[in-house]
Amino acid sequence: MSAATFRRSAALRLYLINPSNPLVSIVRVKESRWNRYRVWKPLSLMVLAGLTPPEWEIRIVDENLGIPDYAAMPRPHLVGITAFTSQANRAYELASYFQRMGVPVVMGGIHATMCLDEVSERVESVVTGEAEPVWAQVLSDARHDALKCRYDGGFAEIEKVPPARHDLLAGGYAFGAIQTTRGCPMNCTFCSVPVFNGARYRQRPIPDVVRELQLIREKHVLIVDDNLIGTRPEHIARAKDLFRAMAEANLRKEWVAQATVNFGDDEELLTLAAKAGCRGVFIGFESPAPEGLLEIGKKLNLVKGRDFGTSVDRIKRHKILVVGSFIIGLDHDEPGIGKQIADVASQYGLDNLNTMFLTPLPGTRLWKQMKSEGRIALNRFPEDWKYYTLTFPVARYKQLSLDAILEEMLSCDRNFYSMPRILRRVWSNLWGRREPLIALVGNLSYRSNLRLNRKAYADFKCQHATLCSSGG
Ligand code: B12
Ligand code: SF4
Repeated sequence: MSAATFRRSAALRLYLINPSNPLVSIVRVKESRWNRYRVWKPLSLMVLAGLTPPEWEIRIVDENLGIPDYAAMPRPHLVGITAFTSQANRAYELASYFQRMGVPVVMGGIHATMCLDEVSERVESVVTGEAEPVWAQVLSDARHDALKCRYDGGFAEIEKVPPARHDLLAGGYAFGAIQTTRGCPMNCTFCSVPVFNGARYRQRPIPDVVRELQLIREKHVLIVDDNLIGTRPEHIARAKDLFRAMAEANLRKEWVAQATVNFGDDEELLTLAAKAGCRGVFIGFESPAPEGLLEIGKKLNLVKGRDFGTSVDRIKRHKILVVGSFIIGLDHDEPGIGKQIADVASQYGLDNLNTMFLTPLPGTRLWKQMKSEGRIALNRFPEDWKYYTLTFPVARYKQLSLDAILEEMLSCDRNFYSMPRILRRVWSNLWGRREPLIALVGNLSYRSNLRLNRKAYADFKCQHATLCSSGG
């Protein structure tokens, strides 16, 4: 499309698209109605929209809510696509569809940053890193038919991030979304965050966060920060100030967030969080064994004398639900690890358990290590990226064959989400007057995915056999 065409059009039409990946079970709303409560808004696109000047008419398409009939939609002047690694294949399909129409496509986000060469071959322009420093320039260049192949946003000055356009994706979601910090100093081997957002923990000004929360229509909000409370005393002090400001603003929001286990160390922090509306926290426990934690560099969980059960109990006493995350497939993991995780998670008193396969995501330390050891089993890229959802074992694991690791995962979920254990958890929530309904919905949502996972694993095994036998 030429610059002249751009100028002649009354409005500049921009589509921002979040591609679907049908292999991600939590977005399969039709197959499991409980998943409706776990579809989250693509905040990246709402942030981009917030950075877009008013002459652009923006439409955000979240394919997780259904794929629209693009042919019936007005032709856009520019398309922006976001993608995690697992969404890359669908992103490329979309890119080639719009390119066939002569519409320029810009891709950004974590996959574009980690796999720049691959993405550059498939779209006009790639934005690596955070978009804030460069997005206005991208749009201006697009208007003048002068898009560059690459823009690098690096790390944005987080004090200058404008509010996201929360008005653009109204309805269809159980939760709104907001971000208050970026970056993490912990450097766990499997995690993309330190590479993508940097090791410096950057914090948005508290008044900006409170103002943005006031723009969110949903009563329930996901705070997407990788660690809302941080790791150092000054981070915790800032979290306390944030919670105080949220309570004072009387936002009437209920929110969930991610934090490290030190969330349970500070009674004042917990009291303030609960007062500010915290109803649930997602904590990475990762491994039941110190050797496992050492292997992946999760140092914070190795603090001497830490009793995870006590930390979880302290959090739950503030009527905050605790979802714990573990990984299967560490070099230390032996047969039996699935049941061991389920038992440990029950002992800690977790309300929900989210167990993932150890996955070498591009750009991480784990990726480099597994690649050098020839342990990346599914390596026909880009096709195989669709399996990089953390819900498929894409690598070769030291002590667990493909069949064994799949069985461990099923055993973990079967044990933790057995009906007697679910009822025990719901009863304990009822007893502690802690949102028994949310606990029940959360547990049933995970349980309903057991059936889906069994089928997905059977399909995956067939695929795996074909891919690996043909040299993959
Ligand atoms: C919230 C979150 C989720 C939510 C919501 C996702 C959503 N719809 O947005 C849920 C729970 C659904 C989720 C699911 C998954 N997630 Co997730 N998630 C996150 C988290 C914590 C925050 C993402 C976020 O909203 N950030 C805030 C926005 C503003 O930042 P941003 O997305 O980076 O966008 C900026 C730039 O990237 C750039 N940008 C992004 N897109 C575009 C597009 C264009 C055109 C341009 C120009 C720029 C641009 O500009 C933005 C502003 O600076 C990140 C960790 C992280 N810090 O990134 C993990 C993370 C993105 N998730 C990850 C993974 C692996 C997954 C899953 C595959 C597995 C899982 N079970 O968790 C699924 C897959 C979902 C899917 N649909 O395919 C990995 C991705 C790694 C990778 N290489 O792909 C991350 C990095 C976590 C990690 N520890 O490694 N996730
Ligand atoms: S897993 Fe959590 S603590 Fe570890 S580097 Fe990633 S964000 Fe930081």
